[in-house]
This record gives sequence, C-alpha cells and structure tokens, in this order.
Amino acid sequence: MSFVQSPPTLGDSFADDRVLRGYLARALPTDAAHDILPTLAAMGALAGDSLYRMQLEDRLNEPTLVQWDAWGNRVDRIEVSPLWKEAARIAAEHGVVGTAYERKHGALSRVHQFALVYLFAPSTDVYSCPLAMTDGAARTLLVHGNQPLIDRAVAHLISRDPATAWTSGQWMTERTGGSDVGISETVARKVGDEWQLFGDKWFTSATTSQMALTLARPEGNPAGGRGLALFYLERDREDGRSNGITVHRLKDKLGTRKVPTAELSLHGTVAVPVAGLDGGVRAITPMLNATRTWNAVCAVSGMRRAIALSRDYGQRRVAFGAKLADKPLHVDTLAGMQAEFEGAFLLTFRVVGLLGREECKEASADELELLRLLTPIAKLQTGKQAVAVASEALEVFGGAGYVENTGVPVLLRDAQVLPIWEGTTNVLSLDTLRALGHGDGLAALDRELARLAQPLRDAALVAAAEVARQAFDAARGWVLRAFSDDRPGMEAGARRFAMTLGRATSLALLCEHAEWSLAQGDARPRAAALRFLRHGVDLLRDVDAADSALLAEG
Ligand code: MFK
Repeated sequence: MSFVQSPPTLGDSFADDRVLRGYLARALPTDAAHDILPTLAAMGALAGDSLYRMQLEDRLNEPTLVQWDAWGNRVDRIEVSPLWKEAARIAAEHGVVGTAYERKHGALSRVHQFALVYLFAPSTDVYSCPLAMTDGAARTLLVHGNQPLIDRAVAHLISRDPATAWTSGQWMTERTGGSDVGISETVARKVGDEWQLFGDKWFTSATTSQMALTLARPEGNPAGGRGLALFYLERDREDGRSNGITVHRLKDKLGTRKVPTAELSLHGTVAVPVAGLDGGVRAITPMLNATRTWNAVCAVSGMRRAIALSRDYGQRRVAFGAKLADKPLHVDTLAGMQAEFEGAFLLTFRVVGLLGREECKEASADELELLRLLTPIAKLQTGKQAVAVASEALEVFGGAGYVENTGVPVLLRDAQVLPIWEGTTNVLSLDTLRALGHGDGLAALDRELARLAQPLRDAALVAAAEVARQAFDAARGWVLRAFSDDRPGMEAGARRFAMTLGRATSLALLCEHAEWSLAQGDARPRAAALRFLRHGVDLLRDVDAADSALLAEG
C-alpha cells in the first residue's frame, strides 16, 4: 500500500486551549467560573467536533441570490449555506449574543460572551459577521435609549429562541467608499409622517438580516458625516413585501465566501431615525466599536484554529525521517506563531474586559480612556497578526495547505478580510490619533503599564516589561513632538505609532500573565512573553519620513 497522509483533526476546542483556560482561571472568580466554564466546554466540544466536520463537508456551498420567482415577481431571496443555518440555531441557543445582555455575571458577562464567540466563530464560516452586527445594533439602540426601537428590536436581537431571533445588518459602505463615510449619497426624505430612504449601498454584509442600521442624509442637511443621520430599517414591511429594497447581486469576494454580501438599492425604504436627524457618524460609533471588538476576537480565534491544525499536523507529518513536531525549525516557527497569538489574545481580552466594565458602569475614568484607545489598536494589530499566522499555517502544510479540499486555504482567505472591514489598518491608525484628541488616553496607558509591571519578580519578565515601557515612552515622546510641529509626519507614522502602543501593551499583559502562571507552575506564558519581545516592540525607531516619501515614489 502506498503512502497516504492522515489529515489534521481538532480535539475539544475548549479542553485543549491552554491560553483561554489560563486566562479564565485568572479572570473569573470561583462562582462565576462554576457557571461559565460548563457553557464554554459545551461550545468547545461542538466547535472542535461536529460543527467542524460539518464545515468541511459544507465547503462548496455558497449563498445564492434568487431575484425572481417563477411568475415574474421580484423576490430577491438569499439562500445561505446549510452550515450557516445550523450556526444561526446554535448561536441563538447558546446565547452567543444574548449572554452579553443577560448580564448574569455583571461586567464579566462580556468575557463570558466573547469566550463563546472565540470558540464558536472558527467553525462557522464567518457567521460571526451577522452576529457582530447584531450585537453592535443592540448596543447602539440601547446606548441611544430610543425606547420604541428598543421595544421593537432588542428582544429579537438577543433572543435565545431561534424562531424569534433576528440578526442586524450595518449598511454603511456606498460606492463613494467604505472609509470616508461622510461623503455617502443616500438621502432621507420625509413623506407624510414617515422617513423614506433613497440611495445605493455597495457592500452590505449578511443581507439576510431582518433589520439594519444605516446612514442617510435628511434632505437639506449639510455635507459631511455630521449631516448624516442614523436610521433603523426593517428588510420587509408588515405584510411581508420588501421594504423598497432591491438586491442587485452578491459580491464575488476573495474570502468570506459564505457571507452573502450584496449591492442593493433603497427606493423609498421606510426607516426610523435612531438618534436625531444629524450626527449620524458619531451615532453609529457604538456599533463600530462593538464590531471592531468582534473583529479582534475573531482574529484571535482564527489564529488559534490555524495553530491548532498546524500543531496536530506536526504530529502526523513525517519528513526527512522525523515528525515535523520534532524538527527544530518547525518548532521555532510554531513558537513564533504561538507568541503572536498569545499577545493578541491578552490584548483583545483586555478590551473585552473593559467593554464589560463600561457597559455595567463600573469603569474608572482611566478604564474608559483605555477602552477608547485600545479598541482600534486591538482591531488593527490582531487583523495583521491573523493574516501572518494564517499564512504561516498554510506553509506548515506545504502543498496541501494550498489545496482547497484540505480545508486549509480558507484560513488565509477568511483572515484577509480582518484588516479591511470595520476600518482598514490605516483608518484605525488615524482613529487611534483621534482617540488621543478626545482625552488623556496616553496617561491612562502609562498607568496601565505601571500596574501590569508592578507584580513582576522574574528577572527576564521585569526586563521585558521595561522594554515595553521604553517603547511606550518613545512613542509618547514622538507623538507629542509630531503633534506640535509635524502633522504630516504624525499622519505618516500613525500606523507604526498605533502598532507600537499595541505591541507594548501586549507585551506588558504577557508579562503580567506569565508571572501569575509561573506561580501556578506553568512556564509556557513566560516563554510566550520572551518570544514576543524578540519579535520587536518599538516600530517607530529609525524610520525617516523623507526616505519613506522617496521609496513610495517607486
Ligand atoms: C469577524 C467580525 C466581523 C465584524 C463584522 C463585519 C461586518 C462588516 C460590515 C462593514 O464593514 S460596515 C463598514 C465599516 N465601516 C467603517 O468601519 C468605517 C471606517 N471609517 C471610519 O471609521 C472613519 O474614521 C469615520 C467614518 C469614522 C470618519 O468619519 P468622519 O465623519 O470623517 O469622522 P469624524 O468627523 O472624525 O468623527 C465624527 C464623530 O464621531 C466625532 O465626534 P464629535 O462629533 O463629537 O467630534 C468623532 O470623535 C466620533 N468618532 C469617530 N470614530 C469614533 C468616534 N467616537 C467613538 N469611537 C470611534 N471609533
């Protein structure tokens, strides 16, 4: 019998996840852990086994758009893949959104919810997309306190009953572009007592949702983001007919191919203002910040999935007379992936913890500053890390990693969206600067780094935390200088600035967790901190703006 390679398998996604379990052991008090851990164990068993197998079998199914019925009626019905239908049921029943709003564990409910998201998302072909927007919509409606809309929609958005659960869209992007939302062209017109929307939305993710939050410019309003208003709309009218929405086609995308992303037009779509008749960009930011947090959690969980498959394969694949897992260069490669993943994980779950505290009104002034500053940073840093880790994972599999029916290439394709949607890396780098303009986030981060370094005793961890602190100090000095005398230079360096803050924070969090883990007898988090340190922290050093300009010319 000639050689046949055995494929990688996943085990129990929760039981096998040392990083998640280590974090939860530190973050959760005993009673909360007693309630929360069994729900995660149930999700981990599902995601690593039956749902993962279904995902592999579902590989070739993609959403389809049926525009006309047999009798000539325009119906614009979107059919999603079988896995998506199953994911919708599981998401509702396991409270993947609802857990955050039931608040059984106060501020820790966000940690609970996002741990569920983290376990669930990689086995669902980006069903995380509609769930993220659903969470963002519930949060946005609640933040604005629009009671009729809260009464109408929120119970559906957070429902655990698949029969009554809704998802929401977030329709922002127009042909004018996804970043500069202020130049959107959709118009809102008052017709009798109701508002109607007219315009085109160019990228609407998961267009199967029952409702959406969107932006439109009430007639007569000025140009720019302040002239837009935030609207709530439902896809269908009460009688089941379309609410003036025509779906032109589904996008043919590099990845997220199971997500039905549509181009559509609104012709007199009835909509309700959520928060007044202007200031729409600002009004939708609770949604943006929620979906950016989802993005970071899904980036981290995608890294974890890529590493789990790579690690398992290393035990199966024999080359040059030994298993990959015993080859020093493979071991070194995997260690680098693991260190980036662990740094990304702790940064992301720090943001998750802060979000929970903000929502429960327990956050201190410093924590509110940190949440605003670290949300774009976590999104932008983890998006890039997820692509790099997925790319390495494909290489671990060699040629097999480039062959579709191994189920491996999708890891990279689906990771590549993470630095694009919900704000590109550069847009979020600029948002990092915007966040600093509204408060004193740098002072809050300064105190955060000091707090994280305080319990350190291990000499190598003390030294690593000192590198994080020096990188932060240098970045702070750089931005303050650039703010007063080099605004173009500040914009040019914004990505390296944001990444430096992100890497410094990740490293400090890694050190804190490593010290705690040493006391539990586990030296692996220390190894992660020291490896992450070697990948570099200060990205601002030694870059010359004039040289960059020359290089960019070609
Ligand atoms: C796996 C997980 C899946 C995730 C779901 C994926 C679904 C995919 C669907 C999408 O991709 S939807 C499209 C996502 N689009 C974006 O993320 C937009 C990217 N562009 C930006 O974020 C721009 O920076 C922005 C649109 C906000 C620029 O608009 P403006 O009008 O030029 O912004 P401006 O004037 O600076 O800010 C307006 C106000 O909002 C200001 O407040 P004030 O009016 O009080 O001065 C800002 O401070 C505030 N603001 C802006 N961003 C904020 C914010 N406040 C809090 N948090 C923020 N992030």
